Order: sequence, then C-alpha cells, then structure tokens
Amino acid sequence: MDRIFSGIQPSGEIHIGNYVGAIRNWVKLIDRYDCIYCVVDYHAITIEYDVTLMQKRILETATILVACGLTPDKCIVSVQSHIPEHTELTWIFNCVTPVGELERMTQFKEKGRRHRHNVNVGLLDYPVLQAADILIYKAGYVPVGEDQVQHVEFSREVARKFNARFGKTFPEPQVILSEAPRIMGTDGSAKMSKSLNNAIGLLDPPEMIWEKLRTAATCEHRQRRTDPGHPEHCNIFTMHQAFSKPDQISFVDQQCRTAGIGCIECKEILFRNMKEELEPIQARVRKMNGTPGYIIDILKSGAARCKTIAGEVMDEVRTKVGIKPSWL
Ligand code: AQP
Repeated sequence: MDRIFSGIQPSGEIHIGNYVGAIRNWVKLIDRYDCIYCVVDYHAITIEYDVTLMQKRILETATILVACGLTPDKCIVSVQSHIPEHTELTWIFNCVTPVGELERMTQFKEKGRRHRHNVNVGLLDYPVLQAADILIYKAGYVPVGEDQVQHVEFSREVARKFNARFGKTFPEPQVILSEAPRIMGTDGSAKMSKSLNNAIGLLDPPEMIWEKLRTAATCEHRQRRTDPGHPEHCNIFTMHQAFSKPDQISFVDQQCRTAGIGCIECKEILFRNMKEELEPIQARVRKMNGTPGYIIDILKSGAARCKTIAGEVMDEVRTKVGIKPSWL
C-alpha cells in the first residue's frame, strides 16, 4: 500500500476546524493507505508556548486522534519527538535548502508578522522539518488543507534536490487535498485557530458549544430578522456544510435567503448536528482518559513502528551523503 504521512500540532485545544479540515479526512484514508499520523510537537515549539501544558496537549491531541477513529489496528499514531530521525534528517535537508526559498514561504511571512518578537530559526526552518517528517517514511501522499499545499510542494523540491545531489532516494510526495471547507473562527474574521481565541473545541461541553455558536458572527448583511441573508458569506453556513445532512443544508440555504428562519434557528439546527457528531468522540476520549496507560501504550508502539522505518531510511541517507563509517 502507498504510504501517507500527516501531522497535527499540539499547539492548543484541537478544534472543529482541525477535525473537519484534517482528522475526519485522515480517517477516510486508513483503509486504502499505510498511514502515519503524527503529533508534531517540534513544530509547536516554534512559537511561544506554555511548557507546563505541553505534555497534556500532546497526550490530549493523540487521544483525540484515536477517539476519532485513528486506531492502532488501522494506522500508526506517533509523537514526532519520540523519533529523533525526524530532526536528524532535517539537518541533512538544511544543507540542500537555500535560505531564500524558506524566506518566501507564506506561512513564515504570516507567522513572522504574528510573532514579531520571536522570529526564530525554527519558524524559518519549519518547512524543512515538515519535509523530513514526510520523507523519513518515504511517504508518497500527504493529506492537507489548502494552506499547507505550498509546504508539500517544498517537500517535493527538497526530495528532488537531495536525489539530484546524492542519487535517487526519496519519492516526490503528492498532496491529497482536503475537500472540506475552511472554518472561520467564531469572530468570523480569522481562520479558526488553536492559538487564537476564536475556536470551538472538539472537547467543549455542549453548553459551551452552544454559547460559542449563539454569539458567533453570521452573514454581515443580515442585521435584522427580516433581512434576507447570504449563506455563501456566512461561517455558520460553512459549518452546516461540514456537519449537516444535504437536505438540511438546502433547507437553511433557502430559508436564510428568504428570511424564512432567523440566525438563532439556523444555529440551533447546526448545534444539534454538531452535538450528535461530537458526543461519541467525547465519550471515547473520557473513556481513554480513565485508563491513561492505554494511550501511552499506543504511542510507545507507534514510536517503535516508526523507528523501524525511519532507522532504515536514515541509514541509507547517511551512506548516501558519505557520513556513515564502514565500521558502524
Ligand atoms: N479553521 C480550519 N478549517 C479547516 N481546516 C483547518 N486546519 C486548521 N485549522 C483549520 C487544518 O488542520 C490541520 C492541522 O493543523 P495544524 O495543527 O498543523 O496547524 P494549523 O493549520 O496552524 O492549525 P491551527 O489550529 O491554526 O493552529 P495554530 O493556531 O497553532 O497555528 C491542517 O491540515 C490544517 O489545514
């Protein structure tokens, strides 16, 4: 089977944007591909973070992945820093990567602006680590959202550069683009993000989800109940597309355009559907939290399975670049 790699940062509470844009898509792929899904903690330390919360975030993220269906009988779930070959390969890739290419990356420019006081080398080198994450397993496919396409293209470029300099070693990974809509934050103005205070957490209790939905921004053209709305400009409608059934989506689309229902009614339908989908996941998370050894065992076995693959690839790389002594 072709191999897939994708990662998620433990940079905060996992939210419905991560779920719809990444995790739910990952689950669809586990029967058709040999999948490795990774909690990418080294990526998460490129911005300011709370050290005391990091282990909790890592375990919580891994638990959510498993609770969503990424179970160890179907795929590997691992933590990036448990497999040192990721960072070892990063160094080698650093040596075939022109600095100018990294400076041109959209995410670097955007995060550089957002974290002006902390534009560290890790932030610049992020795409190289990501290329190593993928290529250390010789993964051929990377399921991502639109915002990560540039980084996967960059990984292809790294593979090409390495292969040209040291001989054919790596595949050129292809994107599997998530068809899911990009969910905006409850403020309606920025992408829903762990690090912005605008997210609906996957583990938020129902009352909190409702409170966030109730007060969330809607189509700005609809100031009064009697104003017809424009679903294509409404983040609540985008969430309907992610959580509601086709007939309900058509219903709210038509009712919003004709002012047939108000925003609160529209949000209530969404809330019921969201709750129905999230409740079983939350129940599985609670169950796993009751036996902490369970997720730790999954991560230990994930690391062992990853190390077998990564160790072999790293050995090949060391030989190709000329740093493997004959006596080792
Ligand atoms: N709002 C979103 N809508 C749809 N998809 C989203 N993703 C993230 N936010 C949305 C997808 O989730 C995957 C994993 O994301 P990540 O953890 O690697 O980092 P991110 O995209 O930077 O996510 P956040 O929540 O915005 O984290 P912070 O605040 O730490 O930067 C990605 O495939 C992404 O497309």
